[in-house]
Amino acid sequence: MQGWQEQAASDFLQDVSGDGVADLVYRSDATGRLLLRKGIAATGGGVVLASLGTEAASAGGVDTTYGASGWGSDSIPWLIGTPDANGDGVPDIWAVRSDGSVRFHSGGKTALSGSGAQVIGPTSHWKTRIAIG
Ligand SMILES: [Ca+2]
Repeated sequence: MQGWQEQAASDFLQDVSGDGVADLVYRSDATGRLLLRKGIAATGGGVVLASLGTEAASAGGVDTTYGASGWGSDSIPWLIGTPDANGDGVPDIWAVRSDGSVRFHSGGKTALSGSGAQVIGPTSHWKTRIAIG
């Protein structure tokens, strides 16, 4: 993968795959994709931190596409992952788009599907919010 300087500061760590081990979802601004890096369980609980440090060291040894396109910071200036909000047991993603609208994306265990649901219509107000969740 490329250096972390191209990644947005909205990466998040939660158990996405459902195996009880923290995973890393991050954005590649260069490709407009979201990527999933799966963590390896540590002896005694938690995650082997090094397994999240590089693609090669991760569970499966490869980062997989979590969001295929349109996730660049030009169209989505602010992206945040939160614990499960819709009750399906999978952490979810909230996106503040460049037009100020806020969309909810129900997380998937391997990838996002669909284009999410608009929660708040376009308004400049949300462009300046500093926290969700
Ligand atoms: Ca969910």
